Amino acid sequence: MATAPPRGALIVFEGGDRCGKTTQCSKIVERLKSQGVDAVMWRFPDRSTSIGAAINAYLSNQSQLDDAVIHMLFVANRLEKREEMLRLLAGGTTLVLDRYSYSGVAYTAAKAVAHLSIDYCKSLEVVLPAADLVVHMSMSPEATAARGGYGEERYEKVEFQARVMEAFAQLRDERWAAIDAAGTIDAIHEQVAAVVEPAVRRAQEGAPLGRLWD
Ligand code: 2DT
Repeated sequence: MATAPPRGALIVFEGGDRCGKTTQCSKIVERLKSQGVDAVMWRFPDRSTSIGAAINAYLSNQSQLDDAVIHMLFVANRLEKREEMLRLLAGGTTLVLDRYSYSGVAYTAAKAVAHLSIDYCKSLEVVLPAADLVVHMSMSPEATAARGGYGEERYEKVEFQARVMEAFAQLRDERWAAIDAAGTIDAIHEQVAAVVEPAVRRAQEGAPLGRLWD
């Protein structure tokens, strides 16, 4: 009987808006590929689907939605990619995600709406795989606000971002690696590689894929 190929790793980048996640995701994917690792980058929200288009309209302030409804849309936007994620990981592709369920929980929890607690938000996504590694890029909301283009999207407000940081802190577990996002792109990239490469190896060596929040 043929043995299954080594699985890919699920690597997630999280952090506040404009902290440089997207740049670092691209760079680590290129580095992994240059080492012969099959790796792809995805972003959540995935704005290319019809659910993603509704999310995009909300984020760019072209529509208003109830907090529970937009939360569900973000969740659905991940669930619609669940099968493809599992298939790619099982086939040996490492997925590098620019945001995932951790953002989903943290941003909604930061709204402090009573019926959208952290526990309730978590419960909606237990069928999704957990990250092998969460790279949490941390930077003060004031520092990110000084970056170009800040304030164009709905959640880009210093006070709200500070609450998002607090919510992320409540989600942190042993799979998280905190990276100071205030350095140069290359210096941050080296710190990122130092945590991502071992996580990819652990997955290749058979570490099981977990389920969210287990
Ligand atoms: P970017 O595309 O610039 O990362 O901004 N968000 C994201 C949520 O509120 N819930 C989620 O589940 C996800 C994935 C974070 C996307 C914005 O949407 C927020 C910032």
